[in-house]
Amino acid sequence: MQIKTLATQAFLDQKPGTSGLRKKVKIFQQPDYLENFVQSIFDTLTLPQNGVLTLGGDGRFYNRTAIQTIIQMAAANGFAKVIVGQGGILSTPAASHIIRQYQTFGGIILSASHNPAGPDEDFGIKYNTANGGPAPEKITEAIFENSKVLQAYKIADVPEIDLDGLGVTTIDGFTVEVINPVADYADLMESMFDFAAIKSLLASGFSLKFDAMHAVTGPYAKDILENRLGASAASLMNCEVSENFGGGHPDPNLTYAHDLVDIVYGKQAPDFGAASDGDGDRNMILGKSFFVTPSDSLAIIAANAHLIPAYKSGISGVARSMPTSGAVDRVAEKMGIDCYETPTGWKFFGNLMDAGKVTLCGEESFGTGSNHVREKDGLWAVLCWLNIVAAKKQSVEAIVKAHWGEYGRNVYSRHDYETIPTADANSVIMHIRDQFETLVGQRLGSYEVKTCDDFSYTDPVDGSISQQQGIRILFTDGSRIVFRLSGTGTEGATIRIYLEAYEPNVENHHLDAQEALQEMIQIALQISDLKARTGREKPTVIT
Ligand code: G16
Repeated sequence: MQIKTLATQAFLDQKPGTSGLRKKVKIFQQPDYLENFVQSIFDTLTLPQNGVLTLGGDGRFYNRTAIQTIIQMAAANGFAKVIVGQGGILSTPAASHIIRQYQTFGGIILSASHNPAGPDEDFGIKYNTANGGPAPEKITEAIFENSKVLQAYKIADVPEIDLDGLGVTTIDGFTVEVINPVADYADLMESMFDFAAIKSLLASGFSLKFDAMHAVTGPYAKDILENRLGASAASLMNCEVSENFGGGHPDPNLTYAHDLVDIVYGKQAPDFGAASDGDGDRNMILGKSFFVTPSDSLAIIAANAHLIPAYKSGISGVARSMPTSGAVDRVAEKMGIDCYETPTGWKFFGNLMDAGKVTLCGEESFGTGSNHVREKDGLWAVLCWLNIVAAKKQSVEAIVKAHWGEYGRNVYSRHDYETIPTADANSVIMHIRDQFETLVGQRLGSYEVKTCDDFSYTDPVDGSISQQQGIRILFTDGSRIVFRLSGTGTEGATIRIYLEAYEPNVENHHLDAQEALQEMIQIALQISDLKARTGREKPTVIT
């Protein structure tokens, strides 16, 4: 095997965002662009001699090409072995599990998550550490610094690997093992949940519709829901992985998962609906004509975790990202366990889980998970809900309403304004920051501003500090508005407005969230001057 060291020009735009480097495919296809970033990852780490690397992606366009390149670079940089999913496929939670199960040095996951795929769409790459979780900020920042001064990369002349056949290829002592991408993960799920109870629920006529959105969870859903749990083939939709995700936008929310939403809100709706995203870490949970917000989903899973075999002896603590509603805080308080508030990004949960401080974590961005892996996990969340429904023998809506009855309801919504010119989005954020002092104490309609700040987080485990993680306008009654710029888009900027009002009164629990938050929505628009500064009349996506 010949190893070459090739001279390269550094790119200055390889800064990882909320979850790795995401760019248009055309940018990744520039000569040396992918190679430079991969070399920057390897240069940042102290690579062990004869280490093993986990590798896989969500199956989107450019996945297979990138995998061959990364295999060649792993060989040149001293790895002894690469474990890769068949067809180049590994869902993000499955990749996390493979890293942990086979104790590999870490993994490279190729995904731009829920962003559309295809030659003119998005691609992404991120590095996960040996605990299975996304690299923390200190590593992603070091990768970025390396990328700006990189002068050469190493690549070996490993012949193209057949990704479609299972098995081991060895070239001069370097090994590539193509594994079944589903089996280990499906076994893990079977070990955690009461499959017998879910199986009887499905056999008893309880109907289910799962939408894989033409993305990576298709094969996982077929094995787990159909083969192992006996769901009918008709209960699964869009389960063939396609390189452009069927031309869709695999983001499991009320806007982009409209095929499923139409079914669940239509005549002859199933009892349960769920969808997952491009790389299988996000989830949306629906009952018959009923949407469960991700924040409520986390709180309800926490409150009912004892019904799930994996958590029957209790959970150590919970964590949520700052913009996620405080519903889970109320559950934690009642259970007498700690609740941590972190910045947006799953990477912030890793330390808490490794230190045993939390078992369950969740984010408003349709991510929920636990310490079984170090990524959020879409199908895990679906199984949590099926397990809870099977144990409680109640509908999804009845479970949510009973929860609101006990804890009150954190009425919640997020409004996204996508593809805003970056300068306009920055001007909105600066404009809000400029009002921090004047807003405090002001009465805006029925709300009075208590404090405004930029959220900052000190990691309780390693003491690292992350600043400017979103602007919070906190009202005296506990309601709040949060403004943040997304860190995952690839075109312009996305302004996210998160709205939350606490409603203790069960009588008002029928209210539509948009209706209930109407006044707060107007206040957010007024404070941000968003319409005038961006020319946008309404949000692109409401969840
Ligand atoms: C990623 C991160 C999540 C984060 C989400 C939204 O999800 O893993 O932790 O909540 O992005 O981030 P932002 O608001 O910055 O766009 P995914 O599913 O895209 O990997």
